[in-house]
Parts: sequence; C-alpha cells; structure tokens
Amino acid sequence: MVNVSIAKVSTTNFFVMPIGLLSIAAYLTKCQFPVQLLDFNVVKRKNKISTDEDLLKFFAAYLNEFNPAIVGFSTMVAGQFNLSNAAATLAKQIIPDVITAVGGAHVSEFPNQILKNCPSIDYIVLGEGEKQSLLLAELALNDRKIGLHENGFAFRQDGHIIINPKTSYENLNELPLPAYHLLNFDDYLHDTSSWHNPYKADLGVRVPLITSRGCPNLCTFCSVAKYMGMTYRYINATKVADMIQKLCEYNSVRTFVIYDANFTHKTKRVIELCEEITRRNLKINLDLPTGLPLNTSSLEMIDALVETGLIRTCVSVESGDGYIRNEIMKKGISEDDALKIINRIRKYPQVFLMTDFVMGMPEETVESLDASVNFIEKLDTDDIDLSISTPYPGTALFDQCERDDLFFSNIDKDSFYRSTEYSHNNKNIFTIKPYKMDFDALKFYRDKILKMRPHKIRLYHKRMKDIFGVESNYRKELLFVKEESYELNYD
Ligand code: B12
Repeated sequence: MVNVSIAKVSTTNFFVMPIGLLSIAAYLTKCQFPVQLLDFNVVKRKNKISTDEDLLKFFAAYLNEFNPAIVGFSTMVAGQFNLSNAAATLAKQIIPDVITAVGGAHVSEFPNQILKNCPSIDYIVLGEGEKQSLLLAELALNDRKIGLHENGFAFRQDGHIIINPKTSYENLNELPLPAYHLLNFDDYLHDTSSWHNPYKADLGVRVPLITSRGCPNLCTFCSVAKYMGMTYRYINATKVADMIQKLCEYNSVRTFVIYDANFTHKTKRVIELCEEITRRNLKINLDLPTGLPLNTSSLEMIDALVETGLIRTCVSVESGDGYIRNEIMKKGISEDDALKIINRIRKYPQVFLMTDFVMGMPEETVESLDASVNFIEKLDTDDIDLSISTPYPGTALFDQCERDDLFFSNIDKDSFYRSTEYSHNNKNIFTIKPYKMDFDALKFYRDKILKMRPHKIRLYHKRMKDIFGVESNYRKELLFVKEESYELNYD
C-alpha cells in the first residue's frame, strides 16, 4: 500500500501519517493478509529525493525486490493522481500480472474518466476501503473474483466500465485500531518552530486520529457524504480514549490531531471522551483543524475540549452573508451564534482560532462579498483560510454548475481527474463564474480578503507575547508581503 506524495505541498513540506492506509493495513493483517506500507513522503525525505523521476526509480527497485501481487495507491486529493498513475504504470511494466488499485476521496469522484484514460489502473475503490481491500487481496491470491455487482468498486470488464457506488459501510467499533506500529514515528517529526505553541512545549510527533466517518449535513459543496456516506458513524468514547492512552503510553505521543470530517456531531460523545481523557490523566495537546460547530449547544463542549488540551481549532463560517451561508450553502448558522461561539473560544487565550471562508459560489455577488469582508473584520480570529469555490463531482454544487454552464471557458472539466491544481485550494484559479460576478471582481475580493490576514496575525503575535511571553513565528513571512505580490502568496 503506497501513500502517494502530493505534487504541490505547502511551503512547510508538511505531511501526515496515512491514517486511511493504516486502517486498511490493520484490517488486512487481522484477516491474515501480509501488507507492506510505503509512504512516498517519507521515502523522499529520507533519501533526499526531490523529483518524481527519482522517486519512481526508487519505487522500481522496491518492486523488483518485493514482487507484490497487488499494489494500492492512496489518492485523496488531485495532486496525488499523476504520480499514482505513473507508479501504477511502472508496476505493470516491472510485474506484468500485478493488480493495481487506487482509493481515496479524489479517485472516488472520477471513476469513469480514470478507467477510460488510465489503462494501468485496474480497480478504483469508491469511498471507504477496508472490505474492498480484503476482496482485492483475495482476488490477488486467486481465491475469488470481484463480483459484477460488488459495491464500492469501479473496474473494467469485457471492454465495459463497471461503476458500483458504495452502499454498505463499516461499523467503526468493530474495526481494529489503525496499524500505527507499521510506521516509524520519527519519520513524521516536523520542524514545529513556526507552529502555534503558547507553552513552548515539546510537541513531539503529531499523530492523526479518525474517530468518526460520514456526515449527515447538507453543505452543497462538500464531498464527504458522497464518499463516506450520509450516516454519521463513530467509535465510542471509551474506545477512542483507549486508542489515545495506548499511543501515549507505548509511543510517548503528546500531540493528537483529530481529522474527522465532523468530529463534534454528537456533543455527548465528545464530552464523554474529554471526561475519559481527564479521568485517565492523559496530558495531551489536541488539535482540531476540521473545526467546531457554530451553534450554541456546543458551549459546554468547548469548555470540555479546552480542559482536555485543545490548543488549535477552526470555525467554518464560510460566508458573512446570511443568504449565501444558510439558503445556498445550507450551513444553518446565525450570525449571533457564530459570535457567541467565537467569544467563548476567546475566553481561552491559549487556543489558536482559524476561520474558514469560501468565496465564489454561483449566487455570490459584490454585496455578499462585502458582507464577508465586514464579518471577517468583526470576528476575533487569529487567521483566515479562504477557499475559492470548487465543485466536486457528485455534489449539488457540481450539478448546478453543469446545468447552468458556470465553468469558466478556460477550465477543462474532463481533465479535472489529472489536474494538479483542481481541488487544491489554489487561489490563483477560479473554476466557476458566479451568475452576477466577473473574473476581475472575483480577483478583487480574493485580494481584499487575503490582505486582511496580516492584521489578524499581528494581533495573534501580540497576544502570544503579552500573555505567554512567546515570540511567535507563525506566518511571519506574511507580515512583510508587498500588496502587489499578494496573490502569489496564497499558501
Ligand atoms: C487528513 C486530511 C488531509 C491531510 C493529508 C493526509 C495524508 N495522509 O496525506 C492534509 C492536511 C495534508 C490534507 C491536505 C489537503 N486536503 Co485533505 N483531508 C484530510 C481529511 C480531513 C481526512 C482524511 C482521512 O484521514 N480520512 C479518514 C480515512 C479513514 O479515510 P481515507 O483517507 O479517505 O481512506 C479510506 C478510503 O478513502 C479508502 N482508501 C484510501 N486510500 C486507499 C488506497 C487503496 C489502495 C484502497 C483500496 C482504499 C483506499 O480506504 C480508506 C479506509 O476506509 C479529509 C476529510 C475527511 N475527514 O475524510 C480531507 C480531504 C481528503 N482533503 C481534501 C482537500 C481538498 C485537501 C486540500 C487540497 C485542501 C487545501 N486546503 O489545500 C489539501 C491538499 C494538500 C496540498 N498541499 O495541496 C478533500 C478532498 C476533496 C475531494 N477531492 O473530494 C477532503 C475530502 C476534505 C473536503 N471535504 O474537502 N488533507
């Protein structure tokens, strides 16, 4: 199983343990199938490899040495795809009868285009992949065939492309713990000198956790429900605490990042988890980059999370315009509630608070973007993350853009599947044209919002200095960016 590196990673060269592959590896191991895990990010760093060409040379030697029956490539975002495809092609050249598979959010969205254009890819696993990986492993050992109607697969059969969307999902409480033991944790240590760290703690390795899958919310632009299902499935609080305790005790982990798409959906579970962590006296730093909900029922949960070690989180406000936020995006967030939650988090100066905004939805107007600018100004957050609206296939937003022909004429929808820019939050690319805005107006508001970052970051640095006596390096470079070059510094 290969975790494929991303073509264009951020300037910090930051990468994360491949949590999805660790889960599959644990499942296959439990079913007595031997698995090897190769993380291209680690290979590049350890061997000082900077080009895909050299990485593929390394991979060729690896294939020659181990001669696998099946190779799977994790391809969660668009920027991993070309390398996955090149590596699958290489695998077929070296081991002609090898079976190749790809899985992850990105490939789950483009099964047809990929199978049409990429002959070296045999199977695409659509969405969650534990059971599907087992079927592929059995296929590789000639024990069975993938049935024509097997759900969660796309493949070719007698010249036809078969696409069977995912219909059944795992009970997460029954899955084995991810196979963290397959990794050398030191390989995932990063330079944390510019990270938020008010207590100047030794953060150590930052370990990702997934404690739930699926999302019942209806946000029109999000693809999570499409590939993980609309039913919220979760690991119960005690089991999550066991997992954290084990990582603390056996691997000396202190910093955890929870990457669930919707970690806080069941407030009671989160509070129970916080109580368990406190009861077991586990001293951890908790990072929740995917965010807290913006309704006031979660005030108690925020206090519990901070008590448990929360040091960084995010609130996804998305738009300052009530109509766009609630009628169009279906977020269901009132301005008052958003302010109440943010003020509650602000009671805790040690917590870094990011806010996400999206611009360029089809219904966006100059007025709605003015409302976003005003709201960003009003919100007391430490930084802003701006995304340019990007339609993922299978979402309501994508269907609307197709129906109303909203893609800019220079955008080639048919090559999204292999584009390193698409879905990469690239602020230099506008994919869709709102009904009532043009390209220049979009650019104007993008720059206007991005130019609001230095002020927020400056206030954050001041808070760190005043309250914690810490000289922060967080995004220091942005404080000195000249206005005219702003769009090149979107990272
Ligand atoms: C962790 C994460 C990251 C990590 C990377 C993790 C890694 N290992 O490399 C980081 C922070 C780096 C990251 C970055 C980005 N991410 Co991200 N990320 C996630 C997140 C939050 C969790 C992924 C995860 O662990 N899921 C849980 C595990 C269990 O699922 P999984 O990884 O999908 O794996 C399962 C299946 O997909 C399948 N599977 C996966 N691989 C394989 C391989 C084989 C062979 C098989 C058989 C099966 C299989 O089986 C697994 C187990 O069931 C998801 C949202 C989410 N909660 O899922 C977004 C998500 C994947 N990211 C997304 C995006 C857009 C990005 C960014 C482009 C965002 C940005 N602002 O720039 C960047 C790209 C990086 C860049 N610099 O350009 C999108 C992808 C959208 C899409 N294409 O549909 C998602 C879905 C979030 C969203 N809704 O927008 N991300």
